[in-house]
Amino acid sequence: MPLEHSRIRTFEDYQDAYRRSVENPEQFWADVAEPFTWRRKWSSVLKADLVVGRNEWYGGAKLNITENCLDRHLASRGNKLALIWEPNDPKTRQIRYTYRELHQQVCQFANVLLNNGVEKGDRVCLYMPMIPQLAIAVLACARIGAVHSVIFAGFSSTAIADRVNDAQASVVLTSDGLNRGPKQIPVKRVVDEALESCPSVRRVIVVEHLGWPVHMQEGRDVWYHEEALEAAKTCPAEEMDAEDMLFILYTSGSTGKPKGVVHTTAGYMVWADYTFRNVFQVEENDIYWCTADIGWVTGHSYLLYGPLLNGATTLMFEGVPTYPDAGRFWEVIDKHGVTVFYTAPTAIRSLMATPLDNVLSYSLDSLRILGSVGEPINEEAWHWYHTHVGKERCPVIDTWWQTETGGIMISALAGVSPTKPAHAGQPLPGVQPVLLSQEGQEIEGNDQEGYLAIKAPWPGIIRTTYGDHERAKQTYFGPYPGYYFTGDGARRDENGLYRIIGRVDDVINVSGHRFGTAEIENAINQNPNVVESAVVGYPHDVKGQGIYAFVICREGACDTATDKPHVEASIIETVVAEIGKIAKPDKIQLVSGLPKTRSGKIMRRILRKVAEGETSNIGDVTTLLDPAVVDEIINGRK
Ligand code: 6R9
Repeated sequence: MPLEHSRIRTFEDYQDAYRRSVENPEQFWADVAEPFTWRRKWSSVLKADLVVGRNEWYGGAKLNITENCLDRHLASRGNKLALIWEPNDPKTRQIRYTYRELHQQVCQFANVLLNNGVEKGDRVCLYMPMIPQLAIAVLACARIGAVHSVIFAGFSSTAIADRVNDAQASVVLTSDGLNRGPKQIPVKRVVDEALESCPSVRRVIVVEHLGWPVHMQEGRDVWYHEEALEAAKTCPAEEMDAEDMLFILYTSGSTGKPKGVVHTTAGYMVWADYTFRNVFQVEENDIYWCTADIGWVTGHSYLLYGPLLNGATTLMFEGVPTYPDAGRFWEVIDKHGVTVFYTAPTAIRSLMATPLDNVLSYSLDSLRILGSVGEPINEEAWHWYHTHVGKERCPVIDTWWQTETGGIMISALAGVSPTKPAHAGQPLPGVQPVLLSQEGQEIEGNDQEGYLAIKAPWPGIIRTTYGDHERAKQTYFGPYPGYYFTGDGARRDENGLYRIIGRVDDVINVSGHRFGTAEIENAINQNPNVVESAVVGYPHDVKGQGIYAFVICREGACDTATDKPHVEASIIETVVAEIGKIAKPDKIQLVSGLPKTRSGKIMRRILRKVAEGETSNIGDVTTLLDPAVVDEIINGRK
């Protein structure tokens, strides 16, 4: 993509683009889409329906996203670095692929998929470490029109099975094991356990990474490196419809079961490309590093698709910010000359808590832009990032968006529009945010707070939830018909800059990862000692929000003081088995009852106050069935 196309360079450009995107969205998005490689152009730019949640972009067009990520660049950027891979252990070998080499790798992987019977439209689940083959495999799926569904490699076997079964995947891609800091994890074993309850899977392709011996199930499992021996390095791209599914990515909502968010080909491509170029103000020689795992949407849009669509050099990191020491991020930046750096507030807060020398001993001269994503960035973290990492010379952009939005929605454009600590800023062209009252009235004017909703479709809008459109409709389009409902609360300051306050539904954001309270409760309730549970979030210094679980035990399960730690440990084990370590409760309080209304609804408001330590200000408890339970809960607070 020519980096100058539909490029915003000044604040006046931004205002002009924004105005055009609202006045005539179809013309605006047709212009933006013009220079891509299309096998056939669209017959209509947009068919919108924000009531049933059926929105179509570039209908009638034919394309393949990998031709736009790879083939298109070969003539002018064939020898430019596309992907730099930095391993977990800094002493081991880095890997670098030019656009030409990455193209070959993707084609070869695509042929392995084809040789293993994967067809257009098949769902392929990926449970893999952050190694180049994960990026390659994702693109290989897109190359042949298979739908990729990446499952973050920290989820448990039960969580894998839920996702594989929901997607009815026929093929799973995995590796022998993975490195995470000082630890090594036997990934294939987790997959094997999951697949015991996944009858749809007929093939598992295993990438060798640690060189560990693994069990290979005869007739089902094959090694990638053996399959690759017979696979050619060219592979024509499958022709896809604009609205053919590109990927499914599972994310938590306020109900128990994670939803498969569906993105389709053309609209997602245009949105990832346009937002990446303009938000990060990318230049030809940038070395761009997004620290997100490809298992999350940020890794999809801003480690992989956005950068490659723009012909940028993207860095992929296998490890963690604190290994071998808490200077690792900064070491990697200096080593590779990273110019644009995109990370999460939780990582910044965890590094802030370590001695300042960890960052001051690196030059960080190459940096020019810093980004943040995943959760609200508090002012302290914003200033630390701006001062010690950006040396007060790099704009810090706070990018608000969601799995469902496909790409960045509200953010400053680096160096172009104003930034303010803890504020995401202004909407991107094409994004029309509104604040709604609880009753659904638009709240006009500045210096106002409300529910954040979006008034018109943008190219990256969620298309459906896999296999169950009704769910998408109810979750996103049902609450306020005619609007996409975000689930976030926001404040518009006196200058019209948006500040995201946090979720207004029963979703907690732990280190930038979303969990439904119901999802964690369902997991806890699987424990044989448990009768009932209620989970709320509370402010946590590093994670943003921590998980606080109130649990009623089965009679006789924790009568003595020694039973309690045992039961608590077993509850944690259950959550780790059901979801994964990332959803482990930070605090568990065993209680004899929960504050319920006469109609049996748990009053989470009260539990939240207790978890936050605001017990002097608990509010009205007279509607409770048993108000005495509140005192017991307050007294037993952890
Ligand atoms: C990209 C991503 C989405 C939820 C979202 C909001 C929170 C994300 C934020 C932010 C404040 C930001 N969130 N970015 N809150 N400021 N810059 O994180 O997607 O995993 O789906 O999470 O994360 O609450 O609704 P996802």
